[in-house]
Amino acid sequence: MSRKKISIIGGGQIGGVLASLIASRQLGDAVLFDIIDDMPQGKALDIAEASRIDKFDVSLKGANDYKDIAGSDIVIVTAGLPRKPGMSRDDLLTTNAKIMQSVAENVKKHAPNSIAIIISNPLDAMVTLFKKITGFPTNRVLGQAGILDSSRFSTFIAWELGVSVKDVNAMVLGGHGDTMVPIVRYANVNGIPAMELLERKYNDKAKAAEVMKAMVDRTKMAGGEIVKLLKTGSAFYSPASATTSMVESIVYDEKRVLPVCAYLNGEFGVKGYYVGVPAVLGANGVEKIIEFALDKDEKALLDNSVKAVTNLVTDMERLGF
Ligand code: TXD
Repeated sequence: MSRKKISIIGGGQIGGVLASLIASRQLGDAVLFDIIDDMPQGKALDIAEASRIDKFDVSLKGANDYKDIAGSDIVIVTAGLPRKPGMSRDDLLTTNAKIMQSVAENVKKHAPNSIAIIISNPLDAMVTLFKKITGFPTNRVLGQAGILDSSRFSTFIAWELGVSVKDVNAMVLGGHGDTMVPIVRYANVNGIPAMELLERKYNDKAKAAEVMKAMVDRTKMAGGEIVKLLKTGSAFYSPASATTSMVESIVYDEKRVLPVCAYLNGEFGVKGYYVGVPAVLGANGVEKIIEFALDKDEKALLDNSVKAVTNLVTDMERLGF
């Protein structure tokens, strides 16, 4: 099997960590592209010089010319400004839509057969715009949000219950904004409902519900919590890890069921929008959306989140994108 070619557009904080993870896990040959002269070349060289130590054998290349992404199997887009304290993801809309427009045109031209994973915020709008400009089929355009949001939720549950995070499964659906929907009913520790474990811990249903609500709220605001601490940018280690797991599932055709921002064509009652849902990721990108029944409250929360996504897309269209 020849090695995959994986290009990362935007060699900033997330792009750099992603290139390092992709190389160290030998997922493919990586190209790190940025508009800043020499910076991606510097990062690529730095990562390559760790290859003897971490024992990986892939090529790494920094680029300022889109010609270098030609023939990519996977393109990951991180280009765009991150948030500063006090900003919402949606505040990035105009600036990042302009950037996404040029990125999408170039990916369409230079890597027309690639599977594209979009990371830039506001995520749901940026994926929509990329899809619109490239005209790529929907299985080949997806966004990263849910894996990270779910990992944040799982981490908080593990800390609260004092168990290994490896045994916690928790899922977050909907848009990648403050309306995202952590699904409490299915949060579990190795199959045991997390709610039941909380109720046993506190021996008090109301208290357990209160603790769970605090974790749900923290999950929704987790990106902002990090922005507030970092002050100059947003989370980058965990978004890069989340994206790497998507790349891995595609490269190895693992068919993992992961929450991703995918195009819905009637699933979950949504038609024509990108929303975070569980999907099977394999060699063909998004191979299947996994639908399941939501209860009344969950459905209402998801509808509310979808509304935020459709409003954002409408705003973007009004701006002329
Ligand atoms: O989970 C998620 N989806 C996210 C997304 C989690 C956290 C942050 N997320 C968003 O990713 C964030 O709000 C930003 O919109 C992107 C990238 O975040 P990062 O922290 O990596 O931002 P940086 O360090 O500023 O890097 C962005 C790079 C920077 O090097 C710019 O020079 C470059 O993007 N850039 C461009 N590259 C290519 N082409 C164009 N036009 C361009 N413009 C800027």
